[in-house]
This record gives sequence, C-alpha cells and structure tokens, in this order.
Amino acid sequence: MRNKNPNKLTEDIELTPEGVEKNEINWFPGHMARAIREIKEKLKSVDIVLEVRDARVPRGSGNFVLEETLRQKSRLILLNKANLADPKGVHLWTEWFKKNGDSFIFIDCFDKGAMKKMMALARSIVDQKRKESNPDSYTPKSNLKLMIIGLPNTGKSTIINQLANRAAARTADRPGHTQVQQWIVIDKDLELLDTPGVMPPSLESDEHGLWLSAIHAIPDDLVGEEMPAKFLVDYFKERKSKELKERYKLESLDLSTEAIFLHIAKIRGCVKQKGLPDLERVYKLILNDFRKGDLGKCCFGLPPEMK
Ligand SMILES: Nc1nc2c(ncn2[C@@H]2O[C@H](COP(=O)(O)OP(=O)(O)OP(=O)(O)O)[C@@H](O)[C@H]2O)c(=O)[nH]1
Ligand SMILES: [Mg+2]
Repeated sequence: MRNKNPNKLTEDIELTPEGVEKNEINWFPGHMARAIREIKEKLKSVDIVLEVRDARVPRGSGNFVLEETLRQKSRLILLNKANLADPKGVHLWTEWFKKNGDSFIFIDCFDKGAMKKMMALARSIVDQKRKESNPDSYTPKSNLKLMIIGLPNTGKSTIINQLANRAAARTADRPGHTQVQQWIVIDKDLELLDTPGVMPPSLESDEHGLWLSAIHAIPDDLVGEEMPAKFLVDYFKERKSKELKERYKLESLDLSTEAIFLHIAKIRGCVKQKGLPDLERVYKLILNDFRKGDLGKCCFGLPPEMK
C-alpha cells in the first residue's frame, strides 16, 4: 500500500490488542504480528537468540516490541553488513553497546573469521548462563539451538547459509523473503531456527523511516523511492563522499540535490519521451547503488548521549 501522504513516513499508529496497527503505510502487516507471536512461542525451545541488525543503523534496526522479552533470554546482537558501515560510526556504537551491557558483535557474514568469532561468543554466552544457574554441576552444552530474528532484509537467512555452508535457507535482496519459520539442522551440535523479518509497529521519526527504507527493511513500493533517494544524496553530499562524486562524475558536491538528480539522468540516459528526465529511474538507480555500497559507507544515527 502506498503512503497517502508522501511527505510523511510515520503516522499516528493505533495498536489493536494483538499489536496490529492501523496506519496509512502498512509496513507492519498481519503476518508480522503473527511472526512476533511465533517468535515468543519458540523462545523456550532455544538456547540463545541471535538478533540480527544492520550495522548501518545499529539502534534503529532493533525492535522495541521484542526488547523486554529478549532481555529475559540469552541474546547476542549481530550487527551485520558491517562491511557497508562507516568505521567511525561503528567505533562510537561499539562504545555505546559496551556501556549498555548488551552482548554484541559487528560482522560481515561473508567473512568466515567473523562468523567463527560470532559462534564462539554465542556458545560462551550460553555456557555462562548455565554456569550461573548451576554453579556446582555445570557442564558446557554441546548441542546448541539458536533462533535468528530481526528486521526484514538484515541478512538472517544468509547468516544461516554461511553457517551451514550451503543454501539451506532462501535469501533475496528484498524485505519479506522468509515467510515462515524453518528449522535448519547444521550438524548434530547445531540447529538454527530461521524466522520471517519483523518490523517494529511504529518508528521514532520520519528520519528513522528513511534509514530503514534506505537499507531496504521497508519495501520500496510502500513509500516510493524519491524520499530515500533525496535523503541519501543529502547525507553523502554533507559528508563530502568521494564515492558519490566519482560514481556520478560530479564536478563538485556543491550542487543542489535536484541538480545532482538531473545530472545523473543525463549521464545515465534516464530520459522519458520528449527528452524529459526520468527521475523515477534516477531514484531507483541511487538506491541500488547505495545498497551495493557504491555511494560510500554510512552509519545513520548517533548513540543517544551524543545527539
Ligand atoms: N554486503 C552484505 N550483504 C549482505 C550481508 N548479509 C546479507 N547480505 C545481503 O542482504 C540481502 C538480504 O539477505 P537475507 O538473508 O535474505 O535477509 P533476511 O534477513 O533473511 O530477510 P527476510 O527473510 O526478508 O527477513 C541479500 O542480498 C544478502 O546477500 C553482509 O554481511 N554484507
Ligand atoms: Mg530470510
């Protein structure tokens, strides 16, 4: 469903008792409320939850609806796609997560070394909890059951495939690909539960919505490509991104966003009939380039006390 008010991403959201909202942009359709219920139901049967977030939006790609529940369980926050995140931002958020006391790790899930480190950390969290609850007769747990949760498109199924070393779960470069929970047995010592991506039922601000649209947690057809594309060009312009400049052969970054759009339309042949610029194609192109990391690295939002 397209947002009826394209200048506003967030609407006042009314929650029903089941947690299903009634707002104009429906990024929280019925199946997400069901997915949240099913996550809560399965918590008892797993040793630890791996909460996958996007390293480019370390806090804003969490889900406040599950926060309270997850705090009562062993949980490791995986900040995935760290290869696309700005190292300065990663450093600031690392300090914040440490201070906050949450277990976390920044990873690029295609990096075998990082995945090994992540699994060792997950095992140590489970063992630590067992030790605390049973100090006298503690034994490490050999067969682990993990549940992978997180916002759509954060890389949950890809992480499972990397651990399995095969295409055990279906993946795609778009949100909402996994629709049902699926157990994947890696070997006798490791079982993973893949779950459908779930969005929080409301967002903090319009900017928060733009971050999640940019990283493609929110499908493009819900809000359109124009606002996220404008946001991204402004963001990288402000940071004097040399990737932005080089990618689109810009003479200077001291141009208006509209002038940059027109320039891209010209050099990339995005033209409609009668020679008019096809801006819709330009917006799509910018989003695609950004998602591949071709406009530069980024980190959206600062830790709370630094705002
Ligand atoms: N650059 C980069 N891309 C990644 C990484 N992890 C996953 N991806 C890509 O992100 C896209 C989404 O991956 P999925 O594993 O399908 O994401 P998901 O969280 O399972 O998505 P849903 O099932 O829709 O909730 C795919 O195109 C992956 O190749 C990563 O660490 N770095
Ligand atoms: Mg998936």
